[in-house]
Amino acid sequence: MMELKIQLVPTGEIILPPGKNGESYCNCCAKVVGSDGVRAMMESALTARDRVGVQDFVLLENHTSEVAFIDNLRKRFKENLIYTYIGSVLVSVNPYKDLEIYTKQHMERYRGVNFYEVSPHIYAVSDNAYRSMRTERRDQCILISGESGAGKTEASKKVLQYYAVTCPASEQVQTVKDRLLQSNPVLEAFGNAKTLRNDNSSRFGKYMDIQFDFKGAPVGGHILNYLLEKSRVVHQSHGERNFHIFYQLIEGGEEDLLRRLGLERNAQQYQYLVKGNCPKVSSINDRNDWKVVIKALSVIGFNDDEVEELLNIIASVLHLGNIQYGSEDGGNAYITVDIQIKYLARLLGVDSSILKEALTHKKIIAKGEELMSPLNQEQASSARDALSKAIYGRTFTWLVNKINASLSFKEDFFSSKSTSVIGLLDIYGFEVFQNNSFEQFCINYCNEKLQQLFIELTLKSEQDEYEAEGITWEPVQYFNNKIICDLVEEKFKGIISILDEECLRPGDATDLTFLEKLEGTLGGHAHFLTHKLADGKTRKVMGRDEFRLLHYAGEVNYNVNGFLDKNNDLLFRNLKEVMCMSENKILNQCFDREELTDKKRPETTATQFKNSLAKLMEILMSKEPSYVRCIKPNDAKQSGRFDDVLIRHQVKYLGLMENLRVRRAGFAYRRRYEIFLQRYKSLCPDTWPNWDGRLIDGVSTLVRHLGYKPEEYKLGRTKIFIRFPKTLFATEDALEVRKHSLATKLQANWKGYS
Ligand code: AOV
Ligand code: MG
Repeated sequence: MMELKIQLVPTGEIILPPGKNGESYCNCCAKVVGSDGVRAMMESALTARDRVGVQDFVLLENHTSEVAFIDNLRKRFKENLIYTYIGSVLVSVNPYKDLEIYTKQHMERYRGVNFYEVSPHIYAVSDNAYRSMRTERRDQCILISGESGAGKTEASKKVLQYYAVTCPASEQVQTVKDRLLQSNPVLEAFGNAKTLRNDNSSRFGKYMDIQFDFKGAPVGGHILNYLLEKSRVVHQSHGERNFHIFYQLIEGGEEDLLRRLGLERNAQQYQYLVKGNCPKVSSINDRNDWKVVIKALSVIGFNDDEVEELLNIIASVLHLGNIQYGSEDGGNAYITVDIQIKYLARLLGVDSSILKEALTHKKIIAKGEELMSPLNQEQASSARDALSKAIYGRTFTWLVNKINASLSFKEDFFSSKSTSVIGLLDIYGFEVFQNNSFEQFCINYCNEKLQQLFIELTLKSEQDEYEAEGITWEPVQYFNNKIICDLVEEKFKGIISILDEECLRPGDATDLTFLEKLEGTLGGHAHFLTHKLADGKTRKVMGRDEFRLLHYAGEVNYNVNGFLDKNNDLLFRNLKEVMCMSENKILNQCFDREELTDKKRPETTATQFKNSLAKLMEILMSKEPSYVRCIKPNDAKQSGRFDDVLIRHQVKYLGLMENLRVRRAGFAYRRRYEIFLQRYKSLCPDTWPNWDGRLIDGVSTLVRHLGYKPEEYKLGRTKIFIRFPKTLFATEDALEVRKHSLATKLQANWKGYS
C-alpha cells in the first residue's frame, strides 16, 4: 500500500513534498501523486489537525480567544499530546499516567533536530538548550514553573535523563552521569513529601547546574538548595506525611538495622509520623523506594559508615518526637519515660544526662553567671521540636554539600575543561491550603519571583526591544506582578522587613502585633487585605489572625500564628552545645562550636530566603533561558480529567494568552546587522565578498536578493527582526547549498590542476 506523506509541521503548514514539476510524490514509493491524491492527503491532514489541534498556539486561527486556546489544549490532552508550544515556550499538561514518549528512541528522534521540525517535547527544549550552549558557547537555563503538582519535578528529571542518555560519554563521564541521576532519589527521599496537592511534593527549591566540557559531555554538577520546609518534621496536616525517608526506613529497613536503631516497623508508633494520619499512600512504594535510595547513596559515594551515621540521625528524630513531657507541681517540665533518651544518647553519641537536662532547661546568663532555668511543659516541647527541625534541616544541607562534592568537576580526572553550563530550576509550586502559614508565604513569594523573571524576559524585554529598535509595535497589556514582589520584599515597607522588625524588637512582640504593624503599614495596598474594612467594619470571611495576599496566581489567606518563631528559627544555646559534642560525624560538621561564640545575630529565615532568591535571579538572568510552563489538569491527581475551570485559571495567571499575543505579533529571530551580514553575505553578489556601505543597507540588499517578503522581516536600528523561523531556516539551507557547491567546485578545479 502506498503511504502518503503529508506533514503537518509544527509551524502549522502542510508540507507537500514537491516533485520536479511542482507535483507531489509519495514518500515511500516515490510515485507521483496526482491532484486528487494531493487533495485526499490535504483532507486527511486537515482532519488530523482538527482532532489533535495545533502544535504551536501561534497557529491558532483565533489567537486572541481563550476558548480556542483551551480547546486546543483539551484536544491535544485527550490524544495524550501533553506538550504544545507558544513559540519557543513549552506548555506541558500533567497526564497523571505513564506515556510511552520517553524511550531512548524518542530521545534519538530529538537529538540534533531543529526545534520546529519535530513535535513538541521536553526533549526538544532540552536539545535546543544543549545545542545553543554548544554553538553559541552561552550558558543556558531551563526554568520550569507551574503550581504544586503540575509536573515540574518530573519535567526536570526528564531533562536530566535526556542529557544522561544522549550526551557523549567516556568512562569518567559515565560516573558523573550516574551520580547526577542518582542525586534525584536521594534528595527526593529527604526533601519531598506527600501533601494534599501532590504525593511527591518538593518541599525545597532546587537549582542544579550541569557542567559540560567542550565536547559537550557532562563533567560535573552543582546544586543550590532553597529553604527546606523543616516544620514538616514535627507536624503534618491531616492527609499529609512527613518526608519520605522516615517511612522508607521503617518499611524497608532490614530487621537488624531497625533493631540497632531501636525502631519498630510501624509508623503509627511515632508521634512525628501520626499527625497526618496517612502512613501509607497508594501511589508510593516505600519499601522499593528504600532500596533505590540506599543504592543511590552508594553510587554517589557514601560509604557504609556515612550511611549508618545518616540513618542514626533519621532514627534520632523519630525518638526525639516520642519524648513526652509531664508537668511537676511547680510547673516545670520533666521527661516521663527515659527509653528514648537512652537511644538518643547512643545514636547521637552524646551524654544522656546532659541531653536530658538540655531538653528540660534553658541556659541563661545572669550577672555573668550561667544558670539553668527550668522550662515548662509547653516550652520544653517546643525546644524538643526546634532541636528535631535543626537536626533534620542541617543534615539536609549537609547531604546537598556531600552530593555537590561528589558531583564537583575534577579537572585532573578529565583531560578537558568544563566550559559551559545548563542550569535546571525546579522549585516548589504555588500552593493554597485550608490553612496557610509562613511556609506557604515563602513558597508563594518564590513563585512570584519566578513569574517576575518570566515577565521581565518574555513580555517586558521583548516589547522594550521593539521599542528601542524603533519597530512599529502595538503594545500588549499584561499584569506585571512586580507590585506583589515589592509588597513582600521592599526595604522597610515590605512584609519581610516588618516581620524582621517584630522579630528583633525586644519585649512584647507577638504574631498579632506583627499583624497590626502590617495593617498599619500596608492597609490600603491593592494586594493586601485583613479582616478590617476601610469603614471600620469587619470582613467576615477572614479570621482576626489572618492577612490575605492577592497573588498573581490567586488569593491566599495566611494565618500569622507561628510567623515570628519560624522566622527567628531559634535553638536554645544548651541544645546547640549538646549537638556540638555529638560523636556523630555528620552532626559534628553540622553544628560548629564557632556558632556558640558568635555574637552576631544570624539573619532571619525570611531574609536569608529573600537574599538567596535575589542571587538566584542574578544567576538566571546571566543565562539564556528556556521555559517550561506546567499545567495541572485536575485537583484529583487523576488521568484523563481535564477540568476547564482549573485550567482556565492557570492559563490566565501564567500569562499564556499575553505570551501568545506578543509571540504572534513579534519576531521569532533577531540578529545584529554585522552578525547577519557576516554570516550570509556570500549569498548575494552585491554583499560578497565585502559590503562597504552602511550595515542596514547591506542587510536590506541581501534579504531582497534572497527574496524575503516585506511581511517576513523588519529592520530596526541595530538588528534585523525575522518573523518566522522558516525564513531563517531557508536562508541557512541556502548557505549549506552554497558551501557544498563551493566545495564541489574547488574539488573539480583541484582535479583540473592535477
Ligand atoms: P511538581 O513538582 O510540579 O509539584 P511533580 O513533577 O511532582 O509536580 O508531578 C506530580 C505527579 O504528577 C508525579 O508524581 C507524577 O505522578 C505525575 N506526573 C507529572 N508529570 C508527569 C509526566 N510527564 N508523565 C506522567 N506523570 C506525570 V510541587 O513539587 O508539589 O510544586 O512543590
Ligand atoms: Mg516538585
